[in-house]
Amino acid sequence: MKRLVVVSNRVAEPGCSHAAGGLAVCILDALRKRGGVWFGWNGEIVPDDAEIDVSRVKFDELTLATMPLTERDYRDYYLGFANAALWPVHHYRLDLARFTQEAIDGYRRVNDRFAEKLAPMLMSNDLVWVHDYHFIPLGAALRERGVANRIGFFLHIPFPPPDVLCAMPEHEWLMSALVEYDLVGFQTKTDQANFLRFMCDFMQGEMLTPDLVRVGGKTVTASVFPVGIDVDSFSAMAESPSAAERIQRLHRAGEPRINVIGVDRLDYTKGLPDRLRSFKRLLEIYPQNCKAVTLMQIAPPTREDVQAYADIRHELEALSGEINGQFGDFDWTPVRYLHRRVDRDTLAALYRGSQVGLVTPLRDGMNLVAKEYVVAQDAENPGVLVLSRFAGAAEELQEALIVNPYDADEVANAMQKAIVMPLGERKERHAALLARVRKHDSYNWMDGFLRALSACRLPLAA
Ligand code: ADQ
Repeated sequence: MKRLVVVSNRVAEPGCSHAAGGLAVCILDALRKRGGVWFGWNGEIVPDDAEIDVSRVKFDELTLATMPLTERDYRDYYLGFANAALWPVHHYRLDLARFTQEAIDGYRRVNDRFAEKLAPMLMSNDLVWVHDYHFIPLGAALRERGVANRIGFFLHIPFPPPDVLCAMPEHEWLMSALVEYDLVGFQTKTDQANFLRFMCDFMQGEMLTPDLVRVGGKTVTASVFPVGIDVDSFSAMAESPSAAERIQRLHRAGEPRINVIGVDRLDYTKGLPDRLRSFKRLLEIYPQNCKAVTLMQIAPPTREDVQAYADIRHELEALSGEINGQFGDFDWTPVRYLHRRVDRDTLAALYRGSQVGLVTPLRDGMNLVAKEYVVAQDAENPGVLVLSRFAGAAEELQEALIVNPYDADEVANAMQKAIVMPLGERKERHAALLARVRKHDSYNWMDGFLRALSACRLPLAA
């Protein structure tokens, strides 16, 4: 079996993998089995004039290779281009995108540096798997350094329609860099179609098969690999005795009976203000839910150095305060908003103890919370998933109540439908959803991608 080299912005350590979630665990598993390297940023920021070295930690056949970013890199590459330009553009939010020359220069600089440090670590047979929007040009930067290995790229976030993408300065450069990969993987058919449309309409690409496109003498395979979760380990967490105890505490006497749960990084793509407005509509249209239903929204801080993230936090705090002020009573708080991380066991218990899972992003690559919610349910008395049509997960999870997150009344009506849904229908929907989540679990995702990458023919000598 070929050695695997994974590149991603952050690297998970074997000891911390439980906290890091399913994807990290399954990547670590593969790296341990095959032997290999996981290369990325160590999370440290050093002064601009510091020497940048790669540090290596070995765990048997697996090496974690990491390096810091300088202050300038962090500002230009990480905050400036990755998170204030690529992230909003890929989530169809041109209004929030900021483009500066420093940011794009920083993005090029850091990708070049990663390529320069990575190239000498590679052996000729290694499979190289690059993750996500931080590293779109990494494959091309490796090719410039003579790397002829099979290199694959997986995009965890959406790929926008060509008309959105082409509003971004430097999009031609970025897109031509993608052609240097042998395989480019997407979460959904929509993303794949947007990419292929860009290749054909904007770059004179020619389709050779439904997922193989030739662009300027290069061929690249574009396929769909929906990300999944580690189903068995997550359901074990949800079924543990300590989870049962937590659920009991959630429903202790005097508390409302119905719990609606939302769990998201506090990101403007997750549609949190719209979700709160929908919850408010639920209380207005169906006042019988007053004192009976609580929305628990868990939204840990993220990327707070980017202005749009500070803005969304203030908006959310104001909205939850407004709803609690208007509808709350001495013995009932309609919205419980927690602005922090929660460990995964507790999360599993909270999902299981909630009759409605509310996953309503305005745009999302996949959304693993939707899958976690399904897996955590008690199959004999499952809750109902209300899911945005704009989450990648909606392409698969058709038995959820699929909603348009921009339409507050539609989401409120779906919540009400979920609250009163008879047990028989809940069980039927849940069984179908669980089968789908099982079919596309994290291992299936990884095997599918690596098998497809291995099957790509080797590029002609670089
Ligand atoms: P994210 O945007 O981070 O991921 P998501 O897929 O929902 O979104 O994953 C979030 C993970 O963080 C889940 O496993 C969830 O349990 C966990 N999490 C969220 N809030 C938490 C909290 N308060 N405490 C602890 N854990 C919390 C990106 C893309 C997604 C894509 C994934 C994977 O934006 O669309 O599904 O990558 O490809």
